[in-house]
Amino acid sequence: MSTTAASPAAAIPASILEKVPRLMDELPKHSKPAALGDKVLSYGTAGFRDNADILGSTFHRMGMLAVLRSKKEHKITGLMVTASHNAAPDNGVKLVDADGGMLAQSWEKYAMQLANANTEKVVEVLDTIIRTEKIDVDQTGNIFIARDTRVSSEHLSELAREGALLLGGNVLDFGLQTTPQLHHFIRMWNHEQYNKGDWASEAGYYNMLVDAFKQLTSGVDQKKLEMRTPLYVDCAHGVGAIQLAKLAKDLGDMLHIEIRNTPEDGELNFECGAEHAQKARKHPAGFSRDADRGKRACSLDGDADRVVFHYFDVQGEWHLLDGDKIACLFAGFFAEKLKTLELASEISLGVVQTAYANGAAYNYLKANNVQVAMAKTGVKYCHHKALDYDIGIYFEANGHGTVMMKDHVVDRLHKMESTLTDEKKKYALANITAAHQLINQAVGDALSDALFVEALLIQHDWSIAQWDAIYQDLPSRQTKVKIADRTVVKTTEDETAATAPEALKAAVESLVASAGPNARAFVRPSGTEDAVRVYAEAETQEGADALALAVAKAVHEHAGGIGDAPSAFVA
Ligand code: G16
Repeated sequence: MSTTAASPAAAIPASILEKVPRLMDELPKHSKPAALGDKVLSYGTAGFRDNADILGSTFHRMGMLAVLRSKKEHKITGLMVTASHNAAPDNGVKLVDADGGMLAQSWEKYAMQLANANTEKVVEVLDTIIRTEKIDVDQTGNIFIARDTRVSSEHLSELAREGALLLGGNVLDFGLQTTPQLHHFIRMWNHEQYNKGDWASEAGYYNMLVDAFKQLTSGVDQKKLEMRTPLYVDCAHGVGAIQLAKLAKDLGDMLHIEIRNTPEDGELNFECGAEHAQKARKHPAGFSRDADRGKRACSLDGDADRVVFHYFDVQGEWHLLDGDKIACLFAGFFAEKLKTLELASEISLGVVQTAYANGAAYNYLKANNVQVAMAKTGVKYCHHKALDYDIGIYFEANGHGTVMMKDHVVDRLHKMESTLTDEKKKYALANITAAHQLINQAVGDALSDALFVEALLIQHDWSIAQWDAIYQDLPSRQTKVKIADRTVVKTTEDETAATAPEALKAAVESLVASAGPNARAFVRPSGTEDAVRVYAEAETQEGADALALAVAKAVHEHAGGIGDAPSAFVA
């Protein structure tokens, strides 16, 4: 599959119907379902998400949009069929841009216009996009598709394929893949300079990770590695289990992996996975206090773009190490390597967090002289902010994140290779280069993040409890509230304070003020579920719980809550 360069005179027809008259017959076969009613589909935090039964027309149209985006960019774009952490009956679309990142935000409006158009208006919307973006419709349009394990995913990916073919697109369907794998393939195929050693294929992806892991652990006695206890991975009954099994096979004795919660033995994301562990603060199903004390474990989400770690200590108490703790571990690695290489003043390093970041993580990073910036919830915002640094680490507390190294940093490091004589510096350079190879540069990737965590624990010779002890989280609590229309809740840009409804804003401020020193709380409408999320932090767990519940009640009272007022936490 190759992409073609722009032709000098773009072929912009008065209407796409001139080129594709078949649209008139095909579009009515994929009308918006009556069950959608007046509901407006929103592109949200990470694409469209809803009950799979009402998304058929959306998938057909998003196949078309991905092709238009490809024609515009003269590069491959992608479409992932997944609703990630959402419950099994839901599904969703994540569109992947030519650089391997998420769809450009300037195109989200087109996605929404297309998804929400009545059948007779679809051609008009397509024509507007083509005209506004000056798209040469005769250009080649190449898209990659992949899907998660949901029952509805195969059919919906077929609809996306049909939509793409209708607009003359070439489609390569990768079948079952994690979301970050699809992002990785697109980044690699579009940027040949990254395509060293055939990393663009699925097998190449595993080779790339295994090779980098081997380099990062090469200084460690191999016998010690072989004797190391396994990492127990809760795969949320999702696609991560299938892909991790292939990776684990390639890792062999370098890292023992025990897979739990596969698609065959339970319902996707139900009482397990990263979302459950991090939001409910409960160990996943399939793990128990009695059988798993002292075992190092982690949880992926439904499409394996998030990971959080956890363990039962010897007393049987369960501990969560979330995305904040992963970011701190990673930041320590890069800060130390830059210092050894005497590059700390030349190459900027920063961590991007969201309002959900625990106050203790922020304090830890500041105490270790790491710059910290704040972004709105959603990796698309974090990713953007992380570009302010030469090495930008972004992690949401929910375990979604990665590390991005700018090309000029990679060039600088490569140039140093032949000049270094000091063994410590050579080791630091080899390490930082291997880290760049291991960490998915396109998007947060649970498999590559988990391997990087493991490599660093091996390097430090730390148990999970020793890593956990780098700082102690301030007590916090999360919950969510169903309201009639979540768009009535408005927040400041960084989402730390509500701005509307006015009565809710006043209620939250007053509840926080009376919750003791260091208390904070915020509410925000979810971008993936029909709910308003609540976060509270306080000096004690009882204080955080009481504040979260009081704020949840305030949301219910002042923002149009459905049913009874909240009396318990909902993950
Ligand atoms: C998506 C986004 C994440 C975001 C999460 C929750 O995750 O990619 O960046 O944190 O949704 O969003 P919200 O609180 O708005 O529902 P995933 O893993 O579900 O794709």
